[in-house]
Amino acid sequence: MSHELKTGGDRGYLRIATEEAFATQEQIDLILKMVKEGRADRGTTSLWTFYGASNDERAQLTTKRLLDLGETRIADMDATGIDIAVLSLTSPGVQAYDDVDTAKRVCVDANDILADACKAYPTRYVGMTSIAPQDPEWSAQEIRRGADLGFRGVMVNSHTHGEYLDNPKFDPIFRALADTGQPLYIHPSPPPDSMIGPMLEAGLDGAVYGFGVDTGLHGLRVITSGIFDRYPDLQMILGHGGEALPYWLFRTNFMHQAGVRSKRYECLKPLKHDLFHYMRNNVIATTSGLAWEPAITMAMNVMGDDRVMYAMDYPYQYIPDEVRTYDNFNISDEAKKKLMQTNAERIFKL
Ligand code: 1DF
Ligand code: MN
Repeated sequence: MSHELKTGGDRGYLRIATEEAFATQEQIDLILKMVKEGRADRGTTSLWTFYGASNDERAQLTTKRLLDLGETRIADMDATGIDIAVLSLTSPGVQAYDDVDTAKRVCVDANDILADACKAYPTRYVGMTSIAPQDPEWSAQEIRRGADLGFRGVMVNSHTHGEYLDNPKFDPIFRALADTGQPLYIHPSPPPDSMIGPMLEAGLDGAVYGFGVDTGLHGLRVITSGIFDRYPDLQMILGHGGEALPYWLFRTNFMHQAGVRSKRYECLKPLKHDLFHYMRNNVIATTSGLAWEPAITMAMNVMGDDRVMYAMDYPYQYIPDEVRTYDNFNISDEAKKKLMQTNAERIFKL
């Protein structure tokens, strides 16, 4: 039926997976403690009651895989044809913690654990720095420390207690990203309490839908707040096909311009460019959990084939023969190599 999956570039390209998750035991234990004590928000409670405390076989296996940065993960990468995994601390990182000192401590430990793993497997792993946006100045320092540790990007798991990165208080984070020349990955998180009600009611709060709604909103807020006018070289990575922004771009752009012109909202300020410009100059989409040619080629058409990168979303959407789907895409060899390898090499400076 189809070819054998190997690493090493036998199809003319390496496969670099760019949204691959790990967890630390301390991180999960503290989330579960907050859940138990009723201090976690509804979304974190929904997500981690399932992954951390249910008897579901897929949930338990997922958590076991999250905790491993050693031989099991490497064996899974070998078996599924993944040459390099770009790793980050799983959602919600340390952003759900109510105690800021705890968040920083768990964050530093997670970054150190990841740095050690990257040192142990230098040809297989690339790391992204986790931060605790609860303290923006501290996060800026941790971004600089992460760059010194060899990390190639910064991971933020969407909102922090219902606050989004366009809030001016987070500017030190963007300053540090710009100074160190690293991309920002905005990954989903369970939607905040202010949004999640009708989603929970229908069982649609998680990766099935709620994640994409909240994270797409987050990305759009960053764009429309004018952050890329202040930091024109900054690159923002959004998973899951760009969290639907490419699909809606024509209408979003039309209505954004109409909204700005009408002065209907004081917060909606004119930007230097239209939204197409930012999507084609500052945003990168990854294909995590979306091994589907119509959606991926659409994102390439909208954003350019230099701006779409492969991701598996291991271990959440671990589909052992997934890359065969990509290998068989009906796109040019050149576009496929960009998608699977060279765009990630450029964005993460590998
Ligand atoms: C899920 C999916 C969970 C993704 C995640 O982190 C996650 C899930 C806790 O399926 O519940 O990162 N994801 O990126 O699609
Ligand atoms: Mn993910």
